[in-house]
Amino acid sequence: MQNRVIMLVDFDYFYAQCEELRNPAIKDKPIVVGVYSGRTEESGAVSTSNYIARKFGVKSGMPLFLAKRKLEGADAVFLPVDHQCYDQLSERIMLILRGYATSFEQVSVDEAYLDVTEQVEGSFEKARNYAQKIKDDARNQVGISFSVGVGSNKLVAKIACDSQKPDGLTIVKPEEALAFLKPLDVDRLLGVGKKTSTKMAELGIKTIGDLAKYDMQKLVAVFGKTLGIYFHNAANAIDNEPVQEQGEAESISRIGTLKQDTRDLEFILQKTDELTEDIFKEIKEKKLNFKTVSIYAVMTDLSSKTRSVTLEQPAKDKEAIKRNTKTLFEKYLLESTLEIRRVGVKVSGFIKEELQQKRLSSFFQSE
Ligand code: TTP
Ligand code: CA
Repeated sequence: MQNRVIMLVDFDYFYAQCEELRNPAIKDKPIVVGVYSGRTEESGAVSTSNYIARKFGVKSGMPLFLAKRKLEGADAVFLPVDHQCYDQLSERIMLILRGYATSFEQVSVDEAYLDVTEQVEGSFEKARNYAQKIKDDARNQVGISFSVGVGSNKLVAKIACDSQKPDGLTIVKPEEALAFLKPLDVDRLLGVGKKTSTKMAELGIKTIGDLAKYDMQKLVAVFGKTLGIYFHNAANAIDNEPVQEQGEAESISRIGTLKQDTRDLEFILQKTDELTEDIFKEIKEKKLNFKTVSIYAVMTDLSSKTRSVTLEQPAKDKEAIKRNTKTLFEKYLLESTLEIRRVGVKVSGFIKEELQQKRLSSFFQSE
């Protein structure tokens, strides 16, 4: 199999960078964004700070009064978190990033994995230019900078990204991965917290390199089968986790109010066709196949009914939604005598196209 090219994008000092963007006048000052608990003027904790403030020793999670003390006389700016603002900027950048990848996985408000294997034809040389292009695009369109790590799997991409911030671009080629991980402390691996690293230290394991050459059976004996094998693989830069959309919607639906109460099929279908256009946009963008189409009707007495049909084959076209919506409403109108006030369309039972193919290919590999 061709090696994968995976990117991890992590926005730089994100909340504080958003604040700089909306008020460039504060850009050259230390900026601290915090959650104010409200008990006293100073009680609360630091969410994040820009890199200027970090030079004074300010860290995420630190009590605000301590950050204030560290920044005394530094003309620092303290701001309360504004999630609405950060979420909006995040969404805009994520939308741009999504367009650059075959599969995309947002892991938090400021982090996402991109599988760009196809786009760069499996080449890590091309990946550098490609990553730079994405960085430039986000900076031009939104004005936010981020760091990128590139590796042959999510694990390497993540650690690569962490190694150079802000505005970093770190490429770790497959043949460099082991040497890259070797000197790093074990707690750089996902799932190795304080307790685990203490236990590993007792076994004489301090670095990822130590862990990589430690006997796997012994790891299994100490940490159990699942974790033992995971630690062994991770330290050896082995990670086959696919880049995959998380929390995929289980259904996509739209509801609208009719211009007038009616039992006229054509009139109803005008509205549901509008709703379908909207639904179709979303399933096309997310590359989804659906197996179920449902309708929803709210009558003039405000009672509501739903009707569904499950297709024999997964479909992905607009016509399948329209056709089934029509059939469902035709049948429904025969059952009820009330006029309809609101209508809705829903598709569900999703199967992701790429995923179908991927599952198939990994099935063949394991044979
Ligand atoms: P991070 O990516 O950990 O940090 P960052 O983006 O501020 O800085 P950088 O990546 O350049 O090191 O977290 C992303 C956002 O999550 C951060 O901007 C604020 C929020 N956050 C908290 O609210 N509390 C915390 O303890 C941490 C670590 C982050
Ligand atoms: Ca970040």
